[in-house]
Amino acid sequence: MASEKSGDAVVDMRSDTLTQPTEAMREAMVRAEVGDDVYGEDPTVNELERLAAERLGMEAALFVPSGTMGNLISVMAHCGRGDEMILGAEAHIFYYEQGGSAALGGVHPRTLPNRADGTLDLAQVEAAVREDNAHYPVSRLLALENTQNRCGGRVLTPEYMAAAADLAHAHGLRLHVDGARIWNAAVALGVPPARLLRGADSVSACLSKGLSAPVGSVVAGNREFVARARRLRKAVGGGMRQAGVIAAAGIVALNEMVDRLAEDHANAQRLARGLATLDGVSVDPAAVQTNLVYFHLDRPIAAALCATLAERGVLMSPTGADSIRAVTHRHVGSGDIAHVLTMFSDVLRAKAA
Ligand code: TLP
Repeated sequence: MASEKSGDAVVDMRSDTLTQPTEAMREAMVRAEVGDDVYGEDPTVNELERLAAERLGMEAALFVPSGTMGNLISVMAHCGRGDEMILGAEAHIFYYEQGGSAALGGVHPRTLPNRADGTLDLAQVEAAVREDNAHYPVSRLLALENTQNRCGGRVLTPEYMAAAADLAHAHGLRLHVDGARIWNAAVALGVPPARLLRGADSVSACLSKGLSAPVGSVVAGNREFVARARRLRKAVGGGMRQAGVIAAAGIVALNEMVDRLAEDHANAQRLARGLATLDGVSVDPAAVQTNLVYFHLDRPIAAALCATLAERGVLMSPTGADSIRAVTHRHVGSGDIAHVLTMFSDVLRAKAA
């Protein structure tokens, strides 16, 4: 349930990862039937994996502790050491995962600039694919992110995703999708997530962001990919035992929490429109398609501004000297947006004085 907060409660917009499990999740967790999942004997994990595969339009799925692990083992399942992965310079895999795919998988990253809409220019992707030459690594994987976090939660359309998959396959590459927020993309576009993944070879999709599960992501692909990912999950220490306790919340997340993401998108839109009216703030509400609002200030005061806002119970993340990210989620109601805008404009005015 969306929670509308009173004026003095903390409004935490640092991330949708902060969402708390719902009552229905807690009840499902208490009741969950469990077994040892490393033996493949946890019925609740098995049910989550079946359901996730169905929703994502893939043959099989695997429950993993985090989106970071989902991406890591997906990349390692597709690539050997020294192989090359083409991905955006703004990709979470490149930017925020400690270079784990290079450190642990030996996978060489070839970054291309993301365009403002989150996409990669497919002509540049094609040009980046290596020819067979003893000097070069082997191009093995294209990785896309949908929604694209650092580009402002932008959605990549089914047409773009299909064209990227066709291009990758035409050159013998696989396509992995970091779909941490694929549910947001699907809701924003009004299409099932499977439609966005047609042609993709794998996806990592989070249950613990806007969908509010306490822990976990799923990776999905064909049976052979998932079998490799299952082995790699064990190698990186992600083999869990009676994991049905947390998978139960994931089932509720998939069944009950996807459609309501539209509320988060509407609130992000309200926030962006309000911010756009303030002097010294620049944001394009038309570019805010999901629940992530990135905006710029005309001066390098992002950290100081966020610190003062935090003292007043409004939490946002500075993303650079003059840029800030605010994320809407289930604990940010439409009433909170009005409150946040008032606080923000007060603090901004005080800083300008
Ligand atoms: N993103 C987090 C931070 O790591 C930046 C956030 O607050 O947005 N892919 C994408 C696109 C993500 O945004 C994230 C988390 C992940 C993967 C990793 O998921 P977790 O946190 O479950 O490892």
